[in-house]
Amino acid sequence: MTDSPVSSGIARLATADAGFEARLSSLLAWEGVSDAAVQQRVDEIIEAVRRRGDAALVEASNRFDRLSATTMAELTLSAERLRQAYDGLPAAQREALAQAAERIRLYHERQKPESWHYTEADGSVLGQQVMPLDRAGIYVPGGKAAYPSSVLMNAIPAHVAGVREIIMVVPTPDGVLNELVLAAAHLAGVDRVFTVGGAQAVAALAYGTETVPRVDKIVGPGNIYVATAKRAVFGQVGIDMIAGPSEILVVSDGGTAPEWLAMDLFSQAEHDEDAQAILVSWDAAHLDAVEAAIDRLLPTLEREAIVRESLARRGALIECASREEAMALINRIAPEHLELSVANPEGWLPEIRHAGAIFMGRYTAEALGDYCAGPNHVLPTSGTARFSSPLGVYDFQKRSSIIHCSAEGASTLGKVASVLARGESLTAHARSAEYRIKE
Ligand code: HSO
Ligand code: ZN
Repeated sequence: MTDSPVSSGIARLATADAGFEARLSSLLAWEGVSDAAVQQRVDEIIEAVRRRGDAALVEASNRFDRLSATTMAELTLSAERLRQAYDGLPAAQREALAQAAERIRLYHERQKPESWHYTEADGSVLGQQVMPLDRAGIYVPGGKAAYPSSVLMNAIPAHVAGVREIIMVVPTPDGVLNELVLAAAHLAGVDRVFTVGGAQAVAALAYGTETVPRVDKIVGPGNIYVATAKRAVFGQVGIDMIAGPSEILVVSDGGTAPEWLAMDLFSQAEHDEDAQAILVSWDAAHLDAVEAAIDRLLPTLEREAIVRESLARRGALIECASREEAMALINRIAPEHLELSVANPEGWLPEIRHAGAIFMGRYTAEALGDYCAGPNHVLPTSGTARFSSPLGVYDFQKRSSIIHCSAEGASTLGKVASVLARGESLTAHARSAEYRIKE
């Protein structure tokens, strides 16, 4: 008997293969659509919370999370309770969480946009005033997807933006509280926590109940019910994005240890069976070595079953012909996370047009960015990096335009506006502008 490991079954592709583009397209395809049944259940829950407030929220929480609450007071945690959770953590966890929070805060401080204005020759002033949202709602999933790091990543930008009140909701299936999640909420500046989740929590944040205040924007990941509810309340409130499964694209020039690369791929694959991990290289022997490392290391993983499934469903090792082909693949895939495991990553940067976060060089494991490097780990997935950006301070602020005309400015602009208004047959507009024209 040999003890050669079971092959991972990860797809091996080459850009030179006939049908490569079709294979790639089907690997990348992801549709997070919910079916009509989910849609209908979510609509009913939202309607109930909207009409009956706390009573419906408590009922739904009891039903879905197997609780026996009678009032929302039992599903409310104070800022004091969050502090206790933080104080009660083992020292190593408390310090790691605090260090991560501090680094994330420092990074996001840099994002703060300034208000600005300029004065024209006639004394008119034009500008833009930046203001934080009044209230933000952070959705935190419960159960196995409850990540304290995501609490930091969602709440700290809101806090740095100057949001007046940050409300967090987190389901507690069977009444179990996650102390690390509460401790992270304390560090991130969360004001109040309600232990409710699902579509009912999204509805409560969107419309408000007797106990839960209505927020202006809801951010944070969630299951299909949460995503469907967020889509449904969009317009009533702002939302961040509807995130798909996590993805990583690693580009290697052959100079990084195969074990490091295998583990980097696993680090995303272990999130869930639909997560995507892809490695691209123009060095075929190196791809063989990484594949062997994958087979060797898989049995050592705690979450081996999830990783195997994810690699088999959506993973790939892609051989390309050149650095240029690798670059084209990056921009084609527009990955959530891009690891440039190459000698001179700076040289690549100017050509990378689409990627949520770019991890530069052999030492920058994506995992460091997930927890503590500083940048946000809430990133555009499924190719949406073509048009969207990481979660940041700017997602918790909005801008007002400022126009302050001098008498002279009003006269000059009045003439322009009058002509345009008459062209649109909007004569009250024209006359309003004309009153201010100096003879
Ligand atoms: N990679 C995930 C974030 C995360 N990783 C949280 C570990 N904990 C989504 O980008
Ligand atoms: Zn991760």
